Amino acid sequence: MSKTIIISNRLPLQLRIHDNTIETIPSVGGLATGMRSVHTQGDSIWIGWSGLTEEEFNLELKTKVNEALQKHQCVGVPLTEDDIEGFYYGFSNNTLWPLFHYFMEYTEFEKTTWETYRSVNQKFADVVIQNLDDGDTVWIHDYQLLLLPDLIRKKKPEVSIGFFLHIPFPSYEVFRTIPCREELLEGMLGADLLGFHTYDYERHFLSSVQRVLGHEIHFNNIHLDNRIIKVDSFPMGIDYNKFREAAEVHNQKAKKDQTEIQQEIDKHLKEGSNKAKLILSIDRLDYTKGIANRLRAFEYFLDKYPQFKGKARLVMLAVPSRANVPQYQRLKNEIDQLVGRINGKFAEVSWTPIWYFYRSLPFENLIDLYTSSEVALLTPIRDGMNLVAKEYIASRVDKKGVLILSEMTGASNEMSEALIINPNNFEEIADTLKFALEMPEEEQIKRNNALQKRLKRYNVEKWANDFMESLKTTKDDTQKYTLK
Ligand code: GDG
Repeated sequence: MSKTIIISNRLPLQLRIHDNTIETIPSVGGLATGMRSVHTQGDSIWIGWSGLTEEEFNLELKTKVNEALQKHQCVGVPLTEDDIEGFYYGFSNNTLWPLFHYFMEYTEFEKTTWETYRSVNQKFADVVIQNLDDGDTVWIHDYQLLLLPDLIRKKKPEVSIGFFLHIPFPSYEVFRTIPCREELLEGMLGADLLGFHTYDYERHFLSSVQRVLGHEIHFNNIHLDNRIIKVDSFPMGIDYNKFREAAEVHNQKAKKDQTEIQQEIDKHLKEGSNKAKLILSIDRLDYTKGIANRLRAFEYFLDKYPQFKGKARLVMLAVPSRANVPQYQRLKNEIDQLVGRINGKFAEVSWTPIWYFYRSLPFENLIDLYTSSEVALLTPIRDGMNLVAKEYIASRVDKKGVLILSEMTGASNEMSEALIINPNNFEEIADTLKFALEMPEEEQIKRNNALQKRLKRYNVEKWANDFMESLKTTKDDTQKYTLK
């Protein structure tokens, strides 16, 4: 029976080793969260890095890890510390991530990390080939594996390959600056179908293919000598029912069963004489997410509208990410200082303006935050999609809550009933925050009704099915074209 092979840099679980026993924990992050529901439903295997380097294994442990992975239909790609340094921290996160998010000043190009990126993509290809049977479909994810489609195609020319990019594809003028631009595009063109979150990313990609490689483009098809490659946009949805159900359970919970975070939230709400409304912000700690700007905009808001002192509080969850990369360490320091300074400037005995968590929270606590916050303030400078925006709206069973969302996110294209802002415009953010905090309930409900309908219809399952369906028709078309 044919199967689907999902491939991403990291497997959707983390391994913890205690006294030679292995514990598996589901990973946090857009891709893992989104694809998990797809992986657990169908006949599929997931290939990726386990999170442990070869240096951390002995033979006995390796067997146990492989068994633990197998239980989750996962297969590990063996990577060394040097691989991770050059491939993950180096080329993926010091070159491609900043470049594709338009942070050109952070983009470094080093020949050695590029070489490691190539050799690690080859290691992924080797594991895929070992696990590939005739008739299988391959779905590759994200910027760490841009060369993989072509590496697989070279060994298995007939296989059906889909590739999805979870981050923006930058405009040609930005993309052209990278020295290995031809090889990256040729690597991607090993796929039969290339998917992006938005039409803009798709357009940027096609224009780079045309201008860098000179290929013929017909609408959204790339014509090679022996193949047609389809390029399309598939805005990723969320597991809508999971968030609904969790929010419903949360709302029904008796007081005595409340989680610690919910008790804290309640305690803080009752602090002093006033009930502070909660403004929620959740992201991985990443410079693309605009966290420092958000803090400065919140400070500006409190300066401009002092009537909200004691009446509104920013609840900020920053999930640790890529902590070995210097830019992320600097950003962490900047955020720590900003939170300290703003809290020091405005705090009153019974009210602290910012409530800051630097850690990952369990899923139930995330739901506590989504359902308890009157406003969500998400201000990325660039973001491929932004699933948090969708999850916040889906969790609002009461249909209340106001979403303020940056126009630089892929999600803003589909969420026009949210309050859309430019993350660099503090004036606009401050005014929008005031508007959101004062928005009448009927208007909140009206906006969220429309948003929820769309999220329910275009959920993650539909996203994955649409992609797979399109991959199948692309392959059929390619075969017809080859027969001519
Ligand atoms: C990349 C692209 C694109 C966050 N904190 C906790 C937690 N989360 C979960 C959220 C959400 C996911 O992590 C974050 O997804 P995002 O989409 O917001 O962001 P990235 O991680 O940057 O993802 C992004 C995405 O891929 C998908 O294509 O949207 O643009 O950058 O699902 O719920 N989950 C738990 N605890 C936390 O503390 N349990």
